[in-house]
Amino acid sequence: SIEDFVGKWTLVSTEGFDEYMKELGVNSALRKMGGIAKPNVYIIKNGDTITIKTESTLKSSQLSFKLGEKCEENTLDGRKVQTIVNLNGNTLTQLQQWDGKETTITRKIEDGKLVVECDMNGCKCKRIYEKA
Ligand code: DKA
Repeated sequence: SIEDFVGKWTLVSTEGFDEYMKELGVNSALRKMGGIAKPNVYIIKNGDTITIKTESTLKSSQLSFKLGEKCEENTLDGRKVQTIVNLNGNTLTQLQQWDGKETTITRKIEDGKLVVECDMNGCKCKRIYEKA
């Protein structure tokens, strides 16, 4: 359930993130920062509102939403997107759409770890977080 995601998570491994950021159109200075950052992710549930807060020393972002309801999101790299998050089985699927483009970010709990997979045009990255 969504309760499994709640907590403070810290990045422990990352794979393919630079390529994914490139596919998103993130410039090289920001990609460099993004590649170094070891963010903490806070997932908070308040009634039926879920908040995902991503904090790094350089940049932070926060998204609050209700499952299945479209909302506006300002991403860490400065995109203004329409976001909808659904829970399918044990997978939290976030769809971001902007300028006729889209990317998905899925999150699931595996062996007590938060596994984040991003996909943009088939360019995929995998980031693993541990409970902090
Ligand atoms: C994650 O939560 C992945 C989030 C993807 C952010 C894409 C833009 C980053 C630009 C610095 O680990």
